[in-house]
Amino acid sequence: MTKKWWHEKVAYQIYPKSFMDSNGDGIGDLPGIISKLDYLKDLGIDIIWISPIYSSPFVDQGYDISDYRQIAECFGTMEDFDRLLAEAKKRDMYIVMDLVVNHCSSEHEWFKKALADPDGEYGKYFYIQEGVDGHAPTNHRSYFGGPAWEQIPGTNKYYLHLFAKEQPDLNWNNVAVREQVYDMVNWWFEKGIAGFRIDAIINIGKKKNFITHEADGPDGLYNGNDVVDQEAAKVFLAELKEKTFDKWDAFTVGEVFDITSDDTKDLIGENGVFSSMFDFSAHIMTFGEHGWYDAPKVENVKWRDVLFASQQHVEKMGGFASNIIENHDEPRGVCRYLQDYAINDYGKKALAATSILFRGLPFLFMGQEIGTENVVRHSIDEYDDISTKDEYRKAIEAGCSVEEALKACYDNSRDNGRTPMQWDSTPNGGFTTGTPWLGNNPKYEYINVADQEKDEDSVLNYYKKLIALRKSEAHVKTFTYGHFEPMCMEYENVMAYKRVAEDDSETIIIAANFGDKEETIKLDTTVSEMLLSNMKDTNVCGKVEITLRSLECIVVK
Ligand code: TEU
Ligand code: CA
Repeated sequence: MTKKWWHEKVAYQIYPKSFMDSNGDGIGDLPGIISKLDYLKDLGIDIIWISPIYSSPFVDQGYDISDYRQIAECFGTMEDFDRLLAEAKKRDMYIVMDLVVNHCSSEHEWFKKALADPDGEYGKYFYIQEGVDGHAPTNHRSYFGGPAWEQIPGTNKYYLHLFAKEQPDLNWNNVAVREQVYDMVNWWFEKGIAGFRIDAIINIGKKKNFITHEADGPDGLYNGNDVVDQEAAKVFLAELKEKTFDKWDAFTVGEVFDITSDDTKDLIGENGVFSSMFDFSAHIMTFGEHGWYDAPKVENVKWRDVLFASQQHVEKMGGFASNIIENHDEPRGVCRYLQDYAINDYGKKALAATSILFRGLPFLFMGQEIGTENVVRHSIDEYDDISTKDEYRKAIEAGCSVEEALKACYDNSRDNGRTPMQWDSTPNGGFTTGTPWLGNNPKYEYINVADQEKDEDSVLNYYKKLIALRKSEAHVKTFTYGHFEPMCMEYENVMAYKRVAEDDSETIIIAANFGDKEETIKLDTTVSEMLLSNMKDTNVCGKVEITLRSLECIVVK
């Protein structure tokens, strides 16, 4: 694997609306982010991915872009953005933007022109087809529920939207669309960004013909993913890379859901179309058969096994994954992956260590570093997220009670990651002096940055130690480029693995007991040094047999 400038770094995702509000309007903004750069630097962060901050009607919270070259007013101005770039640079930090180009907003001028003249130049920017017998061209379903086709008023024509109807899919077969995108991408690089996180990107490849299938649900519709063609997407992505990313030595991370196929080589191998892609393998296990209401609770052993499988697969493919435990589309990782008895500081730290020390680029999501938990809501009206509303409706239609449907949202809602950042225990968690755009998580009273900064044993300080350890001169090569090797697979509740230096100069073992009882594991050599533990009086030096208490996690040489 050719070494790259970003390999040894640690990344952090900011959901801008909820990070820090500087002017009391209840919405996080760019000056707010700037005011927290020192906090992030102190945590050990190098690369900051900011979810979309472009002009948008915010139907899907900025993932519906109406102008790719403007900053949304609620976040500030382009001058603020330039200042953010300069302030980040001063601190040796890098800004990564969100590239959302499978679709734009229905408020984008391209789409407005397309609506005005569907057969004209801009009509070809989108997927517009004639209806059939007064119906949509096919029965595909959008990812947010309902048909993936919307009729253009006053015509028999329909446009395709795999996400909300306010997010029309851009037609990448049209070279004019591609050129527009490349221009825009290069324009941001010229400003000084370091790269992009690339949204829902495989969707840009579409099959030649869209065909109606027998319904796969009571709504009479069929999974919209059926129109997607990954091979076609890869061709466009290779061109995108050549015309943009390559010129800037950019860091790019694709939002691609399947990391364990052979395609991973084409995506992130030596000549892959992206630098990296997220490992969503654990997240995928949590999907219900029909929706959130029948989503399974993840068992320790299955969770470990899928993560280990993707670790091994990505290494074999010569790639470098981006490892996450949560993002803005997911509930909080500590609630999703830890069993109920483990949702405490010990469990949170064990989860942190096993994730941060994996092979790949660690990506933290804002609030993860303090162990933020899911938020309790008492009515669906307290949620903002478009996908949550759809999943709630599905649950009720499937016969769930209101309580059951709300529980499904508590466990799965994207809003869990979108509540305001919990900075301190003052009203609204120090996020805003006004009224937050989305109801805060009342747990800020006891889970917040200020308290944890003061507490040597806090989750926050543990994250700092962990990141410092990963990046320490003595071990950074091992943690970054070292080989990954599973251990103790016969223990269902133990997650243990080795990181072996490329030149064999050291082997580091990370071992965590996620069970509720102690476990004794046996190593093949004695421990020479303890690097980190999440408990007091861990005593393992010189030992071959190690008893791990429930939720104990050790990092040893
Ligand atoms: O998400 C893409 C994605 O595939 C989503 O299906 C996501 O897993 C799902 O909405 C969960 O309910 C990206 C963005 O991360 C997401 O925030 C956007 O809503 C979506 O693209 C559309 O741009
Ligand atoms: Ca604001």
